[in-house]
Amino acid sequence: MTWHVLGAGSLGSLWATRLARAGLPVRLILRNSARLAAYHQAGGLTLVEPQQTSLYPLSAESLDAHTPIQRLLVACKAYDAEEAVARLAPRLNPGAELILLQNGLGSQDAVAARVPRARCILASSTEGAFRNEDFSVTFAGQGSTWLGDPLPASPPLWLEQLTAAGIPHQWTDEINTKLWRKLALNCAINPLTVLHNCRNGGLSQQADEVAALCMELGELLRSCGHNSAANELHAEVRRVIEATAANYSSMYQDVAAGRRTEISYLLDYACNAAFRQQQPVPHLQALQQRLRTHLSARGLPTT
Ligand code: NAD
Ligand code: KPL
Repeated sequence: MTWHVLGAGSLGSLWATRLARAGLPVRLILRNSARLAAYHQAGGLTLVEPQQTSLYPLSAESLDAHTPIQRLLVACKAYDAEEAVARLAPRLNPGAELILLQNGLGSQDAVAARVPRARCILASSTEGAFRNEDFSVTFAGQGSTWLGDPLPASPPLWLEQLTAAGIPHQWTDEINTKLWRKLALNCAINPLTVLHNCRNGGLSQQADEVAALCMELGELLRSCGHNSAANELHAEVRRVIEATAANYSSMYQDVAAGRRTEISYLLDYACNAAFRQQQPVPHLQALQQRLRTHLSARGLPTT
């Protein structure tokens, strides 16, 4: 069974190269024929790891190819996922499976609505990768990926293939809770690193702001029915700030590189959920406003 991988960016390349290395059939789906030509010019995907750098000449096609798809790893940014999957919907076999790697919340529901007959498996990953140049990715941080189906269903058999490929993962029956927890961590850390222009560790100087956000996020998680995601949230945020003190958050890196952020699927999603629950979140709302002002002053999209 071929693993079609939509999006040959950081995380897509990290998955595609490891699956291919394990001898599994992988096929990349690139945006258009120009990207496909550039990919062939590069000769494949390069994975840079601490001990080795290897080139993987994986097969590839563009978004408007016609081959049927049974298993699709969706590895584009949250704001691109729905549109890209909609383009592929006519090519999905009955009973096709999608694995959605997007951070935050909101894009998964939008994708699932476009492919009502497919099974959507959601992922929440703490692995780290970044692109050095086109079609070359550096594996920057060990981590793991939670996978789960928001509908009651048993784990897919292909989890064994992830094990064979050395992709650390765990199955969970509570994937939405895992995604909410990660969203809360990202909301408490990422925007502040942008606004204070600092590495994650710099937030130890902003302890009151972090504490106030964690308090509101914890309440929000509880009111949305994700009690376990609220447990010890502030303590975990402090741990992550300490453990990743030398790192720049993903949002910081996006802003520094002049790239669009995933704010709509993180802070905006949290603020909208609070509005629906009629829960006051003054600190989150102020943060959302400050971040929008900051992005717009730099000519970046505010959604
Ligand atoms: P990325 O920008 O490096 O890669 C996305 C790729 O998707 C790009 O190559 C882009 O050209 C491609 N793409 C976009 N629209 C497309 C389309 N219509 N057709 C084909 N390709 C298309 O992004 P990333 O860092 O790999 O992040 C992907 C998702 O994974 C994000 O939601 C991110 O938050 C999440 N994530 C990333 C990391 C990481 O370390 N990079 C870690 C955890 C979670
Ligand atoms: O996930 C992260 C990110 O930078 O996106 C961490 C390291 C947890 C900071 O929020």
